[in-house]
Amino acid sequence: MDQPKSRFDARSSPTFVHAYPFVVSNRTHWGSWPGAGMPLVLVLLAALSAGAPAGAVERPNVVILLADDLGWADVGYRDGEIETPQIDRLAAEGVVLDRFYSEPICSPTRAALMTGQDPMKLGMAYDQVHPWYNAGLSPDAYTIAEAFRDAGYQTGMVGKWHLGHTQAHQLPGAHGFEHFHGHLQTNTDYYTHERESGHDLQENGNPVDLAGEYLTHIQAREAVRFIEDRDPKKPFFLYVPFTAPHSPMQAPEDTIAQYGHLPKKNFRREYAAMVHEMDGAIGAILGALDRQGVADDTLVLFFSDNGGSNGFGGVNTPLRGQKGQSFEGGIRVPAALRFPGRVAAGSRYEELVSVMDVFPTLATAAGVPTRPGAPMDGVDMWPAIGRGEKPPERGPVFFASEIPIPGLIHLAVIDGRFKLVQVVREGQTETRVTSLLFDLEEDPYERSDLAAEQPETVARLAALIRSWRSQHPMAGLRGTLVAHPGWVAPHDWAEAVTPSRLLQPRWENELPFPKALMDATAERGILVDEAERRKLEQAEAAQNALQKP
Ligand SMILES: [Ca+2]
Repeated sequence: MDQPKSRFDARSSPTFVHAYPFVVSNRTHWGSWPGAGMPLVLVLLAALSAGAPAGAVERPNVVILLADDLGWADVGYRDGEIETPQIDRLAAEGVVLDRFYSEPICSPTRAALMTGQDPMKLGMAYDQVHPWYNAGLSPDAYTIAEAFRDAGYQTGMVGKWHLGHTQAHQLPGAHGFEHFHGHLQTNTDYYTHERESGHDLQENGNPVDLAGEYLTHIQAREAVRFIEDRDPKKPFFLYVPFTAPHSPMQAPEDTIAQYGHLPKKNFRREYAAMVHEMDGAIGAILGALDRQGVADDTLVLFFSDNGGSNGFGGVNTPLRGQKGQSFEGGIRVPAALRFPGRVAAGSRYEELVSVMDVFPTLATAAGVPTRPGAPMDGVDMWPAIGRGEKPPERGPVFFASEIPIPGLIHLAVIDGRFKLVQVVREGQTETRVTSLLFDLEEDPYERSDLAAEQPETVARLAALIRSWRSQHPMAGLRGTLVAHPGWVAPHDWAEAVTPSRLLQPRWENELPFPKALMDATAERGILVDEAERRKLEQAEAAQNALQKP
């Protein structure tokens, strides 16, 4: 397999500020979204006249469009209150992935999407990466962007990262993206582009000042720019994680006015306007693919990173629950995949697909090799989705969230038709666990709790959850609401990143603690790091051997 060497090794680069070799930056000539308002007939003509020259692109392009907190009911193709003609177009021209599961919150979904791994193992299952955290993707993580880059793709990302922001090796440039335009935090203000009053908009490590311009518009323009200014001789991989419709609840006034008929409560009008703007941005990106004549050579995957948040306008009916919960409304999300000629237009795929499956599935769909031995928990669903074969055997799929209330943990496992939801309430002196059992085949909306009728199934699935949770690294993320005392935010998030040259690449914990402490922690049933424990056991055995007379 042809694997051209990448133009640069981002990980070994000292500063992660890269030149973008195939883009000429010139913002001033951009008007509003190119293509967004273009009449369909013009788009079609442009597509015909541009028609991909034979053999120009042998491997398909890939575009991943990720919504943030979009509700199950809030897409037009599901007859929601909000019209989403562009998302509907993807659904009509592709396959609706009807049982697509994300994680219940932002960062875990992104970690799973990037690595194909279970976020529990990465220590990023319970909580998001808050501004005051020092955590992020490990330098050892192998990402979908690296796989595509190593196969000769141009890789770009526009939008919200949310997988670490303090050390250079946590950033998109270190994880396979040759180009990054976006923000590192969540909840970044749509107009000032600030989080914790620190400026949070950058291009490849350099702050970008576009204050006053609506973030979703910027993301549309930058994604289109990436597509139009690319080297047409190479395929591209573009990841566009929109900030919308996540809070803060901000949108252009005239767009909000279009939704005056919706309830004022729970920011429903603002939310609708934010979805509207995101849909327009998706239209701009699809329009760019059309005008470039590459729509037929491009796989487009759209989904939401978790369910809608009811307090911030999202509606997930008829699914139960919302963002942050392990009920279906928190994890089963709108999703559609368009790949002309490979998946039937207007079709529906009804087996379970996890966000962990995206990496192996898209790699197969595009014919991109993945590194042998890459530790993936997702399964390759392409034979099933793209070729109509039987879906692969898969083990149980797990979910967790400690958002929004630290110490209130939502857990779930889906094993075949059964799903166990556990709600754990950690108190000062006691922990209470509520278990609910559902038969998703009979009861997809989780209305009848079967836990009392089937205690053996509850016990079996609870044991699976226990064992799954024990994979969480000892110092993995746990829920917090605010920064620890004494933490202060930087003026500019792009400038506050520690460059790799200031870090020790082979650093290890210097102060091991006794095995008894590790065992006592394990007694709590969580936060056990098996690798660390084995290391300590070996160290103790060696120490004991030395002390023998
Ligand atoms: Ca989210």
